[in-house]
Amino acid sequence: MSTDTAAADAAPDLATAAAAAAVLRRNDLGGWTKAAPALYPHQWSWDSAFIAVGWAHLDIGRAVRELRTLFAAQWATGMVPHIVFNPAVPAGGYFPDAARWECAALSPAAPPAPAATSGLCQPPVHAIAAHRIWQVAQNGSEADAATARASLDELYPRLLAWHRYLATARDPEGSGLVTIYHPWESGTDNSPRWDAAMAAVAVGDVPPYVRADLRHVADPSQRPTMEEYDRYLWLVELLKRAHYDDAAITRAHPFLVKDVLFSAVLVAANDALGEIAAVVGAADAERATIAGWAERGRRALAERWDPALGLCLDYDLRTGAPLATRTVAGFAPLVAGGLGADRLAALLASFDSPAFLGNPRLQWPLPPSTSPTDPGFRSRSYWRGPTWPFMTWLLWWALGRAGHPERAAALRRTGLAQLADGRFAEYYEPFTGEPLGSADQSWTAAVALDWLAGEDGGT
Ligand code: 9WN
Repeated sequence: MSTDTAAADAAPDLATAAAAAAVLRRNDLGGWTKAAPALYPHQWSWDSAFIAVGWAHLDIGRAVRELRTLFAAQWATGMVPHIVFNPAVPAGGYFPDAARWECAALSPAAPPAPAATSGLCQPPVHAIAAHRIWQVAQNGSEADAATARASLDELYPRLLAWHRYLATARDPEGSGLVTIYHPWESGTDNSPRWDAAMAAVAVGDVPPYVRADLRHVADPSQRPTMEEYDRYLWLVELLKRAHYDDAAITRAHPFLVKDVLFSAVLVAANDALGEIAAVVGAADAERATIAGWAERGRRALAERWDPALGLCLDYDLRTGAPLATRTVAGFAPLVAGGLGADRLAALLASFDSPAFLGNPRLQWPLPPSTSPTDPGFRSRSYWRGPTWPFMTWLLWWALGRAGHPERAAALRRTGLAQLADGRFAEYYEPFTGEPLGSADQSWTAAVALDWLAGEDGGT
Protein backbone atom coordinates (compact mmCIF):
# COMPACT_ATOMS: atom_id res chain seq x y z
CA MET A 1 0.00 0.00 0.00
CA SER A 2 1.39 3.44 -0.88
CA THR A 3 1.88 6.00 1.85
CA ASP A 4 -0.84 8.15 0.25
CA THR A 5 -3.37 5.30 0.25
CA ALA A 6 -2.55 4.44 3.86
CA ALA A 7 -3.04 8.08 4.85
CA ALA A 8 -6.39 8.24 3.01
CA ASP A 9 -7.53 5.03 4.77
CA ALA A 10 -6.60 6.43 8.17
CA ALA A 11 -8.33 9.80 7.63
CA PRO A 12 -11.91 8.73 8.53
CA ASP A 13 -10.62 6.98 11.67
CA LEU A 14 -8.75 10.10 12.72
CA ALA A 15 -11.89 12.17 12.21
CA THR A 16 -13.95 9.69 14.26
CA ALA A 17 -11.34 9.72 17.04
CA ALA A 18 -11.29 13.52 17.17
CA ALA A 19 -15.09 13.71 17.21
CA ALA A 20 -15.37 11.00 19.89
CA ALA A 21 -12.82 12.78 22.09
CA ALA A 22 -14.78 16.02 21.67
CA VAL A 23 -17.98 14.27 22.87
CA LEU A 24 -16.29 13.06 26.06
CA ARG A 25 -14.80 16.50 26.68
CA ARG A 26 -18.15 18.24 26.20
CA ASN A 27 -19.90 15.78 28.55
CA ASP A 28 -17.09 15.98 31.11
CA LEU A 29 -17.95 17.62 34.44
CA GLY A 30 -14.49 17.25 35.98
CA GLY A 31 -14.45 14.03 37.99
CA TRP A 32 -17.22 12.33 36.05
CA THR A 33 -18.97 12.32 32.71
CA LYS A 34 -22.67 12.80 31.95
CA ALA A 35 -24.02 9.70 30.20
CA ALA A 36 -25.57 12.02 27.57
CA PRO A 37 -25.74 15.82 27.23
CA ALA A 38 -29.44 16.32 28.09
CA LEU A 39 -31.30 12.99 28.36
CA TYR A 40 -28.94 11.60 31.04
CA PRO A 41 -27.37 14.50 32.98
CA HIS A 42 -26.03 12.32 35.84
CA GLN A 43 -23.37 9.63 36.33
CA TRP A 44 -24.58 6.13 35.43
CA SER A 45 -22.73 3.14 36.80
CA TRP A 46 -22.02 0.92 33.82
CA ASP A 47 -21.82 3.85 31.41
CA SER A 48 -19.04 5.22 33.62
CA ALA A 49 -16.98 2.04 33.29
CA PHE A 50 -17.11 2.13 29.47
CA ILE A 51 -16.51 5.88 29.55
CA ALA A 52 -13.42 5.37 31.73
CA VAL A 53 -12.01 3.00 29.09
CA GLY A 54 -12.55 5.75 26.50
CA TRP A 55 -10.84 8.32 28.70
CA ALA A 56 -7.84 5.98 29.08
CA HIS A 57 -6.94 6.76 25.47
CA LEU A 58 -6.99 10.51 26.19
CA ASP A 59 -5.89 10.92 29.80
CA ILE A 60 -5.10 8.10 32.24
CA GLY A 61 -5.58 10.31 35.30
CA ARG A 62 -9.03 11.32 34.08
CA ALA A 63 -9.94 7.68 33.40
CA VAL A 64 -9.02 6.72 36.95
CA ARG A 65 -10.94 9.69 38.36
CA GLU A 66 -14.12 8.52 36.59
CA LEU A 67 -14.11 5.25 38.53
CA ARG A 68 -12.97 6.88 41.76
CA THR A 69 -15.93 9.29 41.67
CA LEU A 70 -18.38 6.48 41.06
CA PHE A 71 -17.00 4.32 43.87
CA ALA A 72 -17.13 7.28 46.27
CA ALA A 73 -20.92 6.72 46.17
CA GLN A 74 -20.67 3.00 46.94
CA TRP A 75 -23.20 1.85 49.54
CA ALA A 76 -22.15 0.30 52.87
CA THR A 77 -23.47 -3.03 51.55
CA GLY A 78 -20.90 -2.86 48.72
CA MET A 79 -23.53 -1.99 46.11
CA VAL A 80 -22.45 0.49 43.45
CA PRO A 81 -25.57 2.55 42.69
CA HIS A 82 -26.85 2.75 39.15
CA ILE A 83 -27.11 6.56 39.23
CA VAL A 84 -25.04 9.10 41.16
CA PHE A 85 -27.01 12.32 40.96
CA ASN A 86 -25.50 15.58 39.79
CA PRO A 87 -26.57 18.19 42.37
CA ALA A 88 -26.37 20.94 39.74
CA VAL A 89 -29.25 19.51 37.67
CA PRO A 90 -32.48 21.43 38.35
CA ALA A 91 -35.59 19.54 39.55
CA GLY A 92 -37.31 17.85 36.62
CA GLY A 93 -34.08 17.44 34.62
CA TYR A 94 -34.29 13.65 34.84
CA PHE A 95 -36.96 11.46 36.33
CA PRO A 96 -36.94 9.65 38.73
CA ASP A 97 -34.69 12.15 40.50
CA ALA A 98 -32.93 12.00 43.88
CA ALA A 99 -36.01 13.28 45.67
CA ARG A 100 -38.07 10.40 44.32
CA TRP A 101 -35.54 7.74 45.35
CA GLU A 102 -35.02 9.16 48.90
CA CYS A 103 -32.19 6.70 49.49
CA ALA A 104 -30.29 8.53 52.23
CA ALA A 105 -33.51 9.01 54.21
CA LEU A 106 -34.71 5.42 53.79
CA SER A 107 -31.57 3.30 54.00
CA PRO A 108 -28.69 3.43 56.49
CA ALA A 109 -26.55 1.73 53.81
CA ALA A 110 -26.87 4.61 51.33
CA PRO A 111 -24.24 7.37 51.33
CA PRO A 112 -25.45 10.18 53.62
CA ALA A 113 -26.88 13.39 52.14
CA PRO A 114 -25.92 15.60 50.40
CA ALA A 115 -24.62 12.68 48.28
CA ALA A 116 -27.57 11.23 46.38
CA THR A 117 -27.90 8.02 44.44
CA SER A 118 -30.55 5.68 43.09
CA GLY A 119 -31.34 2.52 45.05
CA LEU A 120 -30.53 0.02 42.29
CA CYS A 121 -27.38 -1.22 40.59
CA GLN A 122 -26.24 -2.14 37.06
CA PRO A 123 -23.94 -4.77 35.51
CA PRO A 124 -20.47 -4.72 37.12
CA VAL A 125 -18.21 -3.80 34.21
CA HIS A 126 -15.93 -1.83 36.53
CA ALA A 127 -13.16 -4.36 37.21
CA ILE A 128 -12.90 -4.96 33.46
CA ALA A 129 -12.51 -1.20 32.97
CA ALA A 130 -9.97 -0.78 35.78
CA HIS A 131 -7.89 -3.62 34.36
CA ARG A 132 -8.09 -2.25 30.83
CA ILE A 133 -7.05 1.25 31.95
CA TRP A 134 -4.04 -0.30 33.66
CA GLN A 135 -3.16 -2.19 30.46
CA VAL A 136 -3.51 0.91 28.27
CA ALA A 137 -1.26 2.78 30.71
CA GLN A 138 1.51 0.19 30.24
CA ASN A 139 2.05 1.67 26.77
CA GLY A 140 2.16 5.24 28.03
CA SER A 141 4.55 7.30 30.17
CA GLU A 142 6.02 6.11 33.46
CA ALA A 143 3.79 8.60 35.24
CA ASP A 144 0.68 7.13 33.56
CA ALA A 145 1.74 3.60 34.45
CA ALA A 146 2.27 4.66 38.08
CA THR A 147 -1.13 6.41 38.21
CA ALA A 148 -2.89 3.32 36.87
CA ARG A 149 -0.98 1.01 39.18
CA ALA A 150 -1.89 3.13 42.22
CA SER A 151 -5.52 3.13 41.13
CA LEU A 152 -5.58 -0.67 41.35
CA ASP A 153 -4.46 -0.53 45.00
CA GLU A 154 -7.18 2.00 45.72
CA LEU A 155 -9.96 0.29 43.78
CA TYR A 156 -9.26 -3.35 44.59
CA PRO A 157 -10.95 -3.44 48.04
CA ARG A 158 -13.92 -1.51 46.69
CA LEU A 159 -14.29 -3.82 43.70
CA LEU A 160 -14.00 -6.83 45.99
CA ALA A 161 -16.78 -5.47 48.24
CA TRP A 162 -18.94 -4.82 45.16
CA HIS A 163 -18.49 -8.35 43.82
CA ARG A 164 -19.02 -9.84 47.28
CA TYR A 165 -22.33 -7.97 47.53
CA LEU A 166 -23.43 -9.43 44.19
CA ALA A 167 -22.28 -12.95 45.11
CA THR A 168 -24.12 -12.89 48.45
CA ALA A 169 -26.98 -10.38 48.88
CA ARG A 170 -27.91 -10.75 45.19
CA ASP A 171 -27.50 -14.50 45.16
CA PRO A 172 -28.59 -15.74 48.59
CA GLU A 173 -29.14 -19.21 47.08
CA GLY A 174 -25.48 -19.36 46.01
CA SER A 175 -26.67 -20.28 42.52
CA GLY A 176 -23.97 -18.39 40.61
CA LEU A 177 -26.59 -16.10 39.02
CA VAL A 178 -27.40 -12.55 40.11
CA THR A 179 -30.98 -11.58 41.06
CA ILE A 180 -32.18 -8.23 39.76
CA TYR A 181 -35.05 -6.28 41.34
CA HIS A 182 -35.91 -4.03 38.42
CA PRO A 183 -35.43 -4.05 34.61
CA TRP A 184 -33.31 -0.91 35.04
CA GLU A 185 -30.74 -3.05 36.83
CA SER A 186 -30.22 -5.14 33.70
CA GLY A 187 -29.35 -2.01 31.71
CA THR A 188 -31.62 -3.42 28.96
CA ASP A 189 -34.71 -1.78 30.41
CA ASN A 190 -37.65 -2.57 28.10
CA SER A 191 -36.16 -5.69 26.52
CA PRO A 192 -38.74 -8.42 25.83
CA ARG A 193 -36.60 -10.45 28.25
CA TRP A 194 -38.66 -8.89 31.04
CA ASP A 195 -42.14 -8.85 29.51
CA ALA A 196 -43.46 -12.04 31.12
CA ALA A 197 -42.07 -11.26 34.58
CA MET A 198 -43.29 -7.65 34.39
CA ALA A 199 -46.77 -8.72 33.22
CA ALA A 200 -47.11 -10.69 36.45
CA VAL A 201 -46.52 -7.56 38.59
CA ALA A 202 -49.81 -6.13 39.88
CA VAL A 203 -49.35 -2.37 39.68
CA GLY A 204 -50.67 -0.40 42.66
CA ASP A 205 -51.08 3.34 43.16
CA VAL A 206 -48.07 5.11 41.73
CA PRO A 207 -47.63 8.65 43.08
CA PRO A 208 -47.96 11.19 40.24
CA TYR A 209 -44.92 11.83 38.09
CA VAL A 210 -43.80 13.67 34.97
CA ARG A 211 -41.42 11.94 32.59
CA ALA A 212 -38.43 14.00 31.48
CA ASP A 213 -37.05 11.55 28.90
CA LEU A 214 -39.67 12.19 26.21
CA ARG A 215 -38.53 15.81 25.87
CA HIS A 216 -35.16 14.64 24.55
CA VAL A 217 -36.08 12.19 21.78
CA ALA A 218 -37.58 12.91 18.37
CA ASP A 219 -40.60 10.64 18.94
CA PRO A 220 -41.92 8.55 21.86
CA SER A 221 -41.69 5.24 19.92
CA GLN A 222 -37.95 5.29 20.71
CA ARG A 223 -38.52 5.10 24.48
CA PRO A 224 -40.46 2.80 26.86
CA THR A 225 -44.25 3.24 26.90
CA MET A 226 -46.28 4.93 29.67
CA GLU A 227 -47.52 1.53 30.80
CA GLU A 228 -43.92 0.32 31.11
CA TYR A 229 -43.04 3.46 33.07
CA ASP A 230 -45.91 2.91 35.51
CA ARG A 231 -44.55 -0.55 36.21
CA TYR A 232 -41.01 0.76 36.63
CA LEU A 233 -42.23 3.39 39.09
CA TRP A 234 -44.37 0.91 41.00
CA LEU A 235 -41.33 -1.33 41.55
CA VAL A 236 -39.44 1.71 42.84
CA GLU A 237 -42.28 2.38 45.34
CA LEU A 238 -42.01 -1.20 46.60
CA LEU A 239 -38.23 -0.99 46.98
CA LYS A 240 -38.69 2.21 48.99
CA ARG A 241 -41.24 0.52 51.24
CA ALA A 242 -38.63 -2.22 51.85
CA HIS A 243 -36.09 0.49 52.74
CA TYR A 244 -33.86 -0.91 50.00
CA ASP A 245 -33.04 -3.79 52.32
CA ASP A 246 -31.91 -6.84 50.31
CA ALA A 247 -33.30 -9.43 52.74
CA ALA A 248 -36.72 -7.74 52.80
CA ILE A 249 -36.76 -7.37 49.03
CA THR A 250 -35.79 -11.02 48.52
CA ARG A 251 -38.72 -12.07 50.71
CA ALA A 252 -41.53 -10.20 49.03
CA HIS A 253 -40.63 -8.28 45.87
CA PRO A 254 -42.78 -9.18 42.84
CA PHE A 255 -39.91 -8.87 40.32
CA LEU A 256 -37.00 -11.18 41.18
CA VAL A 257 -35.21 -12.39 38.07
CA LYS A 258 -31.93 -14.19 37.46
CA ASP A 259 -30.28 -12.08 34.76
CA VAL A 260 -27.81 -14.07 32.65
CA LEU A 261 -26.11 -11.09 31.01
CA PHE A 262 -25.57 -9.34 34.36
CA SER A 263 -24.25 -12.63 35.77
CA ALA A 264 -21.94 -13.15 32.79
CA VAL A 265 -20.52 -9.65 33.16
CA LEU A 266 -19.84 -10.53 36.80
CA VAL A 267 -17.97 -13.69 35.74
CA ALA A 268 -15.81 -11.73 33.29
CA ALA A 269 -15.33 -9.00 35.92
CA ASN A 270 -14.24 -11.64 38.42
CA ASP A 271 -11.61 -12.81 35.92
CA ALA A 272 -10.42 -9.20 35.68
CA LEU A 273 -10.54 -8.80 39.47
CA GLY A 274 -8.44 -11.96 39.79
CA GLU A 275 -5.82 -10.32 37.57
CA ILE A 276 -5.98 -7.13 39.63
CA ALA A 277 -5.66 -9.17 42.83
CA ALA A 278 -2.45 -10.68 41.46
CA VAL A 279 -1.04 -7.25 40.60
CA VAL A 280 -1.78 -5.78 44.04
CA GLY A 281 -0.58 -8.92 45.85
CA ALA A 282 -3.91 -9.81 47.48
CA ALA A 283 -4.06 -12.70 49.94
CA ASP A 284 -4.36 -16.20 48.45
CA ALA A 285 -7.68 -16.77 50.19
CA GLU A 286 -9.19 -13.70 48.51
CA ARG A 287 -7.87 -14.79 45.13
CA ALA A 288 -9.39 -18.23 45.64
CA THR A 289 -12.74 -16.67 46.57
CA ILE A 290 -12.76 -14.58 43.41
CA ALA A 291 -11.86 -17.58 41.23
CA GLY A 292 -14.61 -19.57 42.97
CA TRP A 293 -17.22 -16.89 42.15
CA ALA A 294 -16.17 -16.98 38.49
CA GLU A 295 -16.35 -20.78 38.30
CA ARG A 296 -19.73 -20.92 40.01
CA GLY A 297 -21.07 -18.31 37.60
CA ARG A 298 -19.81 -20.23 34.55
CA ARG A 299 -21.41 -23.45 35.74
CA ALA A 300 -24.72 -21.70 36.41
CA LEU A 301 -24.75 -20.07 32.96
CA ALA A 302 -24.11 -23.45 31.34
CA GLU A 303 -27.26 -24.73 33.02
CA ARG A 304 -29.37 -21.94 31.51
CA TRP A 305 -28.58 -23.02 27.94
CA ASP A 306 -31.58 -23.49 25.68
CA PRO A 307 -30.63 -25.86 22.84
CA ALA A 308 -33.70 -25.01 20.76
CA LEU A 309 -32.92 -21.28 20.68
CA GLY A 310 -29.14 -21.76 20.82
CA LEU A 311 -29.04 -19.09 23.51
CA CYS A 312 -28.74 -18.75 27.28
CA LEU A 313 -31.97 -17.73 29.05
CA ASP A 314 -32.84 -15.65 32.10
CA TYR A 315 -35.30 -17.13 34.55
CA ASP A 316 -37.99 -15.87 36.84
CA LEU A 317 -37.08 -16.74 40.40
CA ARG A 318 -40.69 -16.41 41.55
CA THR A 319 -42.08 -18.98 39.10
CA GLY A 320 -38.89 -20.91 38.30
CA ALA A 321 -39.75 -20.49 34.62
CA PRO A 322 -37.13 -19.64 31.97
CA LEU A 323 -37.78 -16.38 30.11
CA ALA A 324 -37.66 -17.58 26.53
CA THR A 325 -36.83 -14.66 24.26
CA ARG A 326 -34.27 -14.14 21.52
CA THR A 327 -32.20 -11.17 22.65
CA VAL A 328 -28.56 -10.19 22.69
CA ALA A 329 -28.44 -11.29 26.36
CA GLY A 330 -28.58 -14.88 25.10
CA PHE A 331 -24.86 -14.53 24.25
CA ALA A 332 -24.10 -14.20 27.97
CA PRO A 333 -21.83 -17.30 28.04
CA LEU A 334 -19.63 -15.71 25.35
CA VAL A 335 -19.27 -12.64 27.57
CA ALA A 336 -18.45 -14.83 30.58
CA GLY A 337 -15.76 -16.66 28.59
CA GLY A 338 -14.09 -20.00 29.26
CA LEU A 339 -16.46 -21.97 26.99
CA GLY A 340 -15.74 -25.44 25.66
CA ALA A 341 -15.41 -25.77 21.88
CA ASP A 342 -18.90 -27.22 21.28
CA ARG A 343 -20.83 -24.60 23.24
CA LEU A 344 -18.75 -21.82 21.69
CA ALA A 345 -19.47 -23.18 18.20
CA ALA A 346 -23.20 -23.40 18.98
CA LEU A 347 -23.25 -19.79 20.23
CA LEU A 348 -21.35 -18.54 17.20
CA ALA A 349 -23.80 -20.38 14.94
CA SER A 350 -26.64 -18.45 16.63
CA PHE A 351 -24.64 -15.24 16.28
CA ASP A 352 -24.26 -15.76 12.51
CA SER A 353 -27.79 -17.08 11.95
CA PRO A 354 -30.68 -15.11 10.40
CA ALA A 355 -31.88 -14.52 13.97
CA PHE A 356 -28.92 -12.18 14.54
CA LEU A 357 -26.02 -10.98 12.34
CA GLY A 358 -27.10 -13.08 9.36
CA ASN A 359 -30.48 -11.39 9.13
CA PRO A 360 -30.77 -10.13 5.55
CA ARG A 361 -32.68 -6.98 6.55
CA LEU A 362 -29.89 -5.60 8.77
CA GLN A 363 -28.13 -2.52 7.45
CA TRP A 364 -24.92 -3.60 9.21
CA PRO A 365 -24.06 -7.11 10.45
CA LEU A 366 -24.08 -5.93 14.07
CA PRO A 367 -25.98 -7.52 16.98
CA PRO A 368 -29.51 -6.08 17.36
CA SER A 369 -30.65 -5.81 21.00
CA THR A 370 -33.58 -8.10 20.17
CA SER A 371 -33.64 -10.57 17.29
CA PRO A 372 -35.85 -9.50 14.35
CA THR A 373 -37.29 -13.04 14.62
CA ASP A 374 -38.52 -12.50 18.21
CA PRO A 375 -42.24 -11.65 18.59
CA GLY A 376 -41.26 -8.76 20.90
CA PHE A 377 -39.04 -7.11 18.25
CA ARG A 378 -39.72 -3.41 17.46
CA SER A 379 -37.13 -1.83 15.21
CA ARG A 380 -37.19 1.67 16.78
CA SER A 381 -38.00 0.91 20.38
CA TYR A 382 -34.97 1.18 22.62
CA TRP A 383 -34.02 -2.36 23.79
CA ARG A 384 -36.61 -4.12 21.61
CA GLY A 385 -34.55 -4.07 18.42
CA PRO A 386 -32.06 -1.22 17.94
CA THR A 387 -28.31 -1.83 17.88
CA TRP A 388 -26.37 -0.39 20.82
CA PRO A 389 -22.68 0.30 20.05
CA PHE A 390 -21.46 -0.37 23.59
CA MET A 391 -23.11 -3.81 23.41
CA THR A 392 -21.29 -4.44 20.13
CA TRP A 393 -18.10 -3.50 22.00
CA LEU A 394 -18.85 -6.02 24.76
CA LEU A 395 -19.30 -8.82 22.23
CA TRP A 396 -16.23 -7.69 20.29
CA TRP A 397 -14.20 -7.82 23.50
CA ALA A 398 -15.64 -11.26 24.32
CA LEU A 399 -14.80 -12.63 20.85
CA GLY A 400 -11.20 -11.50 21.24
CA ARG A 401 -11.03 -13.15 24.65
CA ALA A 402 -12.56 -16.33 23.21
CA GLY A 403 -9.68 -16.61 20.74
CA HIS A 404 -11.45 -15.26 17.64
CA PRO A 405 -9.42 -12.17 16.70
CA GLU A 406 -10.56 -12.21 13.04
CA ARG A 407 -14.23 -12.22 14.00
CA ALA A 408 -13.49 -9.52 16.56
CA ALA A 409 -11.69 -7.41 13.95
CA ALA A 410 -14.65 -7.69 11.56
CA LEU A 411 -17.07 -6.60 14.27
CA ARG A 412 -14.83 -3.69 15.22
CA ARG A 413 -14.52 -2.46 11.62
CA THR A 414 -18.30 -2.68 11.14
CA GLY A 415 -18.94 -1.03 14.49
CA LEU A 416 -16.66 1.83 13.50
CA ALA A 417 -18.31 2.14 10.09
CA GLN A 418 -21.64 2.60 11.87
CA LEU A 419 -20.14 5.43 13.93
CA ALA A 420 -18.47 7.21 11.02
CA ASP A 421 -21.43 9.61 10.76
CA GLY A 422 -20.05 11.30 13.90
CA ARG A 423 -23.43 11.27 15.68
CA PHE A 424 -22.43 8.80 18.45
CA ALA A 425 -26.07 7.90 18.93
CA GLU A 426 -27.32 6.00 21.93
CA TYR A 427 -28.76 3.31 19.60
CA TYR A 428 -29.42 2.73 15.89
CA GLU A 429 -32.41 1.42 13.95
CA PRO A 430 -31.02 -1.92 12.74
CA PHE A 431 -32.62 -1.96 9.25
CA THR A 432 -32.23 1.68 8.20
CA GLY A 433 -29.24 2.69 10.35
CA GLU A 434 -31.12 5.77 11.62
CA PRO A 435 -29.49 7.17 14.78
CA LEU A 436 -31.99 7.09 17.67
CA GLY A 437 -32.21 8.18 21.32
CA SER A 438 -29.66 10.73 22.43
CA ALA A 439 -26.89 12.01 20.17
CA ASP A 440 -23.40 12.44 21.65
CA GLN A 441 -23.93 9.52 24.03
CA SER A 442 -20.74 9.24 26.09
CA TRP A 443 -20.28 5.45 26.06
CA THR A 444 -20.78 5.34 22.29
CA ALA A 445 -17.92 7.83 21.90
CA ALA A 446 -15.84 5.92 24.45
CA VAL A 447 -16.07 2.58 22.66
CA ALA A 448 -15.13 4.28 19.38
CA LEU A 449 -11.94 5.54 21.04
CA ASP A 450 -11.12 2.09 22.36
CA TRP A 451 -11.80 0.43 18.99
CA LEU A 452 -9.58 2.95 17.27
CA ALA A 453 -6.73 1.93 19.54
CA GLY A 454 -6.91 -1.23 17.43
CA GLU A 455 -6.31 -4.39 19.51
CA ASP A 456 -8.56 -7.35 18.65
CA GLY A 457 -7.00 -9.97 20.87
CA GLY A 458 -9.14 -9.54 24.00
CA THR A 459 -7.67 -8.95 27.43
C1 9WN B 1 -32.46 4.15 33.28
C2 9WN B 1 -27.72 5.74 30.74
C3 9WN B 1 -28.70 4.59 30.89
C4 9WN B 1 -28.05 3.21 30.56
C5 9WN B 1 -29.08 2.09 30.45
C6 9WN B 1 -30.16 2.52 29.48
C7 9WN B 1 -30.80 3.83 29.93
C8 9WN B 1 -32.04 4.72 31.92
C9 9WN B 1 -33.24 5.36 31.24
O1 9WN B 1 -29.80 4.84 30.01
O2 9WN B 1 -31.46 3.62 31.17
O3 9WN B 1 -31.33 3.70 33.97
O4 9WN B 1 -33.67 6.43 31.70
O5 9WN B 1 -33.77 4.79 30.28
O6 9WN B 1 -31.11 1.52 29.34
O7 9WN B 1 -28.44 0.91 30.01
O8 9WN B 1 -27.12 2.89 31.56
O9 9WN B 1 -27.14 5.71 29.47
